Amino acid sequence: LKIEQALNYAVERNEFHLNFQPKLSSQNGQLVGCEALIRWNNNPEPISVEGFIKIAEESGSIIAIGDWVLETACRQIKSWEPEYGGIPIAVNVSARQLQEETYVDRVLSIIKKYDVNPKLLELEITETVLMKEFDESFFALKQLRKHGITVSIDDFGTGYCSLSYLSRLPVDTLKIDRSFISGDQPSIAVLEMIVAMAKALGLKTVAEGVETQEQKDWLIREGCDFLQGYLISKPITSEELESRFLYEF
Ligand code: G
Ligand code: G
Ligand code: MN
Ligand code: NA
Repeated sequence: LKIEQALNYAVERNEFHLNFQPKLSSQNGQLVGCEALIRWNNNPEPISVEGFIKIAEESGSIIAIGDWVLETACRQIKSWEPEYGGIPIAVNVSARQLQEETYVDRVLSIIKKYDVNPKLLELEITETVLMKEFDESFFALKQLRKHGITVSIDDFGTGYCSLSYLSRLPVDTLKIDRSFISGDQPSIAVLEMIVAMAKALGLKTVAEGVETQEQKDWLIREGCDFLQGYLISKPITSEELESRFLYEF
């Protein structure tokens, strides 16, 4: 079976699950939310997540997969709520999903179906997608934010978002690409600039790919708001997240 075909059936065959990577406040180390990352259980050939997402984008099955991710994230938010309170979940959104005319309505109807507080759902869109589809994205993101959904720019700093675009984009958070966190001297200057710019624009900042205590220390000093990366935890199952990061009321 070709991967492309296998992906077409994978949702209905229940072959995916979500892992969650925690995101902590740099101020007090508390959990502020997590990012949902898809995993394929029965993939016919070993293929990376990046690899099968790309194939799903090309073949169009990313639409069904994206809806599944959103529904599963919403169900997870709901199932955590009684015991642990509102835990925000961020999901990654592909260009193909955003291009669908029905995208905004679909997100809103899923939120309604699971009775989820929109403030607990965050959508991550890469800088490259945002800039390529500026007008379409702009309109969709504006509507989603009007309904209380949080929007982040993923892999920020790797695209070519101009300052004038950035100040107009309807977003809440910049997720600083991990290449700026793991790099050495030159990226420190860039990181300082990104954090200062985000502050001036009223945006929150998340550092991605935090792997060492040293990186964590200077990110706190630089005033980055949230930290995510292997130092805190790799993406883990919901059960593992519960036992390591969630506390009952
Ligand atoms: O978890 P990690 O290696 O394994 O993810 C690899 C890439 O796949 C990342 O760029 C990540 O954003 C993307 N990715 C992971 N889960 C999803 C998803 O549910 N939807 C989309 N569109 N991309 C995802
Ligand atoms: O593109 P996006 O930021 O959505 O991709 C998330 C990807 O980054 C996932 O594959 C996740 O496993 C990976 N990731 C998360 N934290 C770290 C880290 O500290 N170091 C590295 N190298 N990758 C990370
Ligand atoms: Mn992401
Ligand atoms: Na990213």
